[in-house]
Amino acid sequence: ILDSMRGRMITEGNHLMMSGFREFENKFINAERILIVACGTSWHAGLVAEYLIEDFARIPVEVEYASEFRYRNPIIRESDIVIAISQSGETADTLAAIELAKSKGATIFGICNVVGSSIARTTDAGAYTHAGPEIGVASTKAFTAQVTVLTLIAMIMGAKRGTLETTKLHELMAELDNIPAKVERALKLDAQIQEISEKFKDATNFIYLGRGYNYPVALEGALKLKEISYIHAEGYPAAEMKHGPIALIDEQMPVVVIATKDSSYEKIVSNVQEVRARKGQVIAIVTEGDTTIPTMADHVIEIPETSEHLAPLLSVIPLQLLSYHIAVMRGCNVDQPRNLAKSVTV
Ligand code: F1P
Repeated sequence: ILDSMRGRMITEGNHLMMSGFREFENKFINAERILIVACGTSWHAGLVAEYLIEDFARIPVEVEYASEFRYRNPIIRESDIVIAISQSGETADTLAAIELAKSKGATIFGICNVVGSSIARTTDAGAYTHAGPEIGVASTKAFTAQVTVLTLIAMIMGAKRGTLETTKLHELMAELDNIPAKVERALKLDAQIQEISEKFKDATNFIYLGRGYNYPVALEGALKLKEISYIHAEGYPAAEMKHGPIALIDEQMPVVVIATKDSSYEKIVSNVQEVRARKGQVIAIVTEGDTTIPTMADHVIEIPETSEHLAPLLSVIPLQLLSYHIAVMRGCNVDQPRNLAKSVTV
């Protein structure tokens, strides 16, 4: 994660992205719609991109599981830009989704980690994430790098379309420079998260809740726990809880709430109260210095403050560490989880 977030990555990634992006920049800026296809963790990065692109560039975005998109009869137009995201660049479902979109004349932009991979070769243009080799099967730093590249794309689109204010753009650019140091600080939470993991290593279910930019992070936290520790976990938008999942909450249910300071903070405070009222055990990821949610949660993990648009780059880290420690304590092989392959090529 650190490697992928150091200046080197941002500069190099930025440069490479420009060479792939610049030629297609006008298409992106004038697109009527952007379709994003991906699987697993890469799909979660796509969901962050939907929020960013719609927020900054005001262009409609649809995010589809490639594994579903390829088999249905989706509407694809020649004017569509399809962003395909894949760490390995070899995922068969994502490749098939690209072929389908290509056959309808859409423009395909790839975001891959593995240089020269099948997806990288089949797309019209693209950006490499250069996150380095993913040693384990479950994607971690690839997610961070994908979100970084997608953030840069959304910022450029917003700036060029005039839908992202210049002052906001400059604020985001300055804050992106601070992210590597903040990632480093977030990684120092390791010992604290190990202690918390000890308390939950025997849990059989977990719920993850987040709002706005932290909703895809909730999904990603749940996926990491499922993938490497084999504990059943579900992520939900916190506001969706009252439409069903709230029935699951009792004193046996750990609920990870990603509640960093942002525009939906007050709303998530009420969600934490709802969980508490049903005796759920709250593990809260909050912004350093928060004084409200820490008084309501059983366990509090403080991460550095950042812009809500960049929050996923930091808030995903404690969730990855939590999954890692729980998996190790349960005797699971974190690098090679059962039933999973690094490249799902069938
Ligand atoms: C997609 C993915 C990963 C997951 C696992 C199986 O891979 O679902 O997110 O962690 O490795 O494959 P990719 O298309 O991003 O390589």
